[in-house]
Amino acid sequence: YHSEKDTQIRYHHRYACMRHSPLICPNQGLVEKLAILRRHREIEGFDMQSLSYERVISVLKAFPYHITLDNIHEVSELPHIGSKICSKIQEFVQHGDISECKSILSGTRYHSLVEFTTVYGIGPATARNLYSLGLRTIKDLENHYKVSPQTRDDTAKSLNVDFTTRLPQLSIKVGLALREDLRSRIPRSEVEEIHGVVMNELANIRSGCVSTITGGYRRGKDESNDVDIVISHKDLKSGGDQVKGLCAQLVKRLHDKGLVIHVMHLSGFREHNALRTSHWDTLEKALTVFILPDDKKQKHVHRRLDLIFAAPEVYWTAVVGWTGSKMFERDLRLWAKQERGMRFDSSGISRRHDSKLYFPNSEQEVFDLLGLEWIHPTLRNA
Ligand code: DGT
Ligand code: MG
Repeated sequence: YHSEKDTQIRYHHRYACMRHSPLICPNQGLVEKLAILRRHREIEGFDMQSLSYERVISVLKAFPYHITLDNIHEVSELPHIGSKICSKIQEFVQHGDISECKSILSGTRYHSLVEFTTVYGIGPATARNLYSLGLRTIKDLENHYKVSPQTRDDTAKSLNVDFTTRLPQLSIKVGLALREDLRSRIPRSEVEEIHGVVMNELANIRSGCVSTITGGYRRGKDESNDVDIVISHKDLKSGGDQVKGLCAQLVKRLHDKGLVIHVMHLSGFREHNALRTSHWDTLEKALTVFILPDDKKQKHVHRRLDLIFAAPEVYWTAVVGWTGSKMFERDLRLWAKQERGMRFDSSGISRRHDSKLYFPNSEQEVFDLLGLEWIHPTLRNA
């Protein structure tokens, strides 16, 4: 449905939601080097610089030609590409590497900080704190948090589900115990199997639910970091507690069956309340740790599973909002706001000046409402 010509016309747009961004691009090597520079800014806490790099990378992902000295002038004219970044691109084109990347990778700090953030619950700031305490390796962290190989399984399984009080974040200790599992990638077949099991359990609570597997899976990734599923039912009312109720019931059932062992978050979305307070409870999400039951063939691995429940009128905005990529979503909001006078997020679309709400009946309608040309999910890897 998208011609090559289409892709070539669109790559220079300012907004990621107008560009075609494939999973693998003609300048993949360059993009991977720049990703190291971006990650370095992020992990050192330079958020604005990290975002600038993210924009640069996103623009390059949509550039449909291999960059050489002959066409680099065209790259320099693309949006979000400044002169400093352009000289780094030129360096890569000439030498196949970027000197700043080499120097970042030659030290221990970057590697330790990146390693620390592979633990669920450790973000850049915590990672830097731990590093300043003199810790360098995961072994150091395990000693620091007193997780030994012997206690690891018990720690991982120490249930972290409390349906009566506020749910705690997954502790770093549990994050460490689950690290190997949660950092291993999920193949498409397992994403589908998890989806099947979840929907089967849901059908026992309420028949006729609809669902879409979103996230990286929907964008065509062979392996995902987590499983994102958007769920709805045609009879769900957005007013009362129905959406919330169904979500809680499912999580409880999955937990009772030993399929969900941790719940990190379980609460209503308050994102889309453009003056209308009645609207916030139309989306409900549960961020969980899930494991398929062991069978004779294989031992399964703990996986991050996000369940998003939407009232039917916001189902398609939730699907678009949870398909990603993050950059695509960011620019979708920006585009809606700056160019259309609209507000977009996963829990709804509204007009800014009078808060009029829109209820699209398909994904295509979401794009139409925002005045955007349709982009297939596999080209949303901005
Ligand atoms: P991965 O890492 O393989 O899971 O790749 P993705 O692209 O599936 O990344 P993920 O799962 O973190 O997020 C999927 C999309 O869902 C992402 O583009 C933005 C959206 N998303 C994630 N978390 C939230 C959230 O808390 N609120 C909203 N509104 N959207 C979210
Ligand atoms: Mg995901």
